[in-house]
Amino acid sequence: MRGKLIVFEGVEGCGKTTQLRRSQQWLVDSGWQALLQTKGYLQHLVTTREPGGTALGLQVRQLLLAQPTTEAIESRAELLLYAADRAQHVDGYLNPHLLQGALILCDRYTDSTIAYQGYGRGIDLNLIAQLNHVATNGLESDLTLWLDLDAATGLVRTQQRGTADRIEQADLSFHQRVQQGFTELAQRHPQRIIRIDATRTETEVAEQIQTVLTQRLAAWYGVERLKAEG
Ligand code: Z5A
Repeated sequence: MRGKLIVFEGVEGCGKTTQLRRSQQWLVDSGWQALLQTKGYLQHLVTTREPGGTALGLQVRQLLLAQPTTEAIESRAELLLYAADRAQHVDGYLNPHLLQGALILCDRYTDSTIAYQGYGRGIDLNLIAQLNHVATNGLESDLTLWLDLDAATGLVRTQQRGTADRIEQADLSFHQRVQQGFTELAQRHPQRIIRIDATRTETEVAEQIQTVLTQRLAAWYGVERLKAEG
């Protein structure tokens, strides 16, 4: 059985990385992973991220997030670097794992490009849609969890961490446009993108995500049938 791709999205500091790790642990602790593996529906559970989910992608990530020394990265060059990272990730990691029946938890995917390069940098959204299609070869997420947090609160959280990368250092209005992008995407794709209230405590956010995951896993794998089979 083909695997599933679950993506975590949102502005800086929304808690994606924290919640991705918690979800991975919950899938193990709750028995979902073992149940699906026993029944042969799931082969394995993996986590990954963009940019940087492959060896090539790690090098691209360093280029993208490093502080500029001699020249700033131009917006179209930035867009193409994210697309190159994604093409490598889709062909070299995501699709092979999906073909093997993996459940993949991925930190950021195509919606980040629309939100950051489209809404944030102002690059034409049709161009981004075309490029996303080239980079993914049509691979969409099965579920995207959008951690909805206002940009200012997210930036405070990341600043408390001490260091800021090139994109985190962009001004607040940039991050507010990004947040607007995620908001509009969620309105446009209510089936694929599920809003999570990321203003709550880590535990409360995790509980919201677990509720959504339980519903989706039940729908994808037919939980009633699983129970009936024992
Ligand atoms: N980017 C792009 O422009 N275009 C693209 O196509 C793609 C990406 C794919 C990748 O960085 C950068 O690339 C990113 C977008 C851009 N911009 N930047 N910079 P990344 O994904 O590696 O890192 P990030 O997006 O900046 O994530 P982050 O800063 O690590 O934040 P996060 O993953 O959302 O949050 P976190 O690490 O889980 O938590 C942040 C802090 O908040 C941490 O101290 C937590 O302990 C704390 N936290 C977490 N949850 C809570 C709650 N509920 N309450 C209070 N505090 C919390």
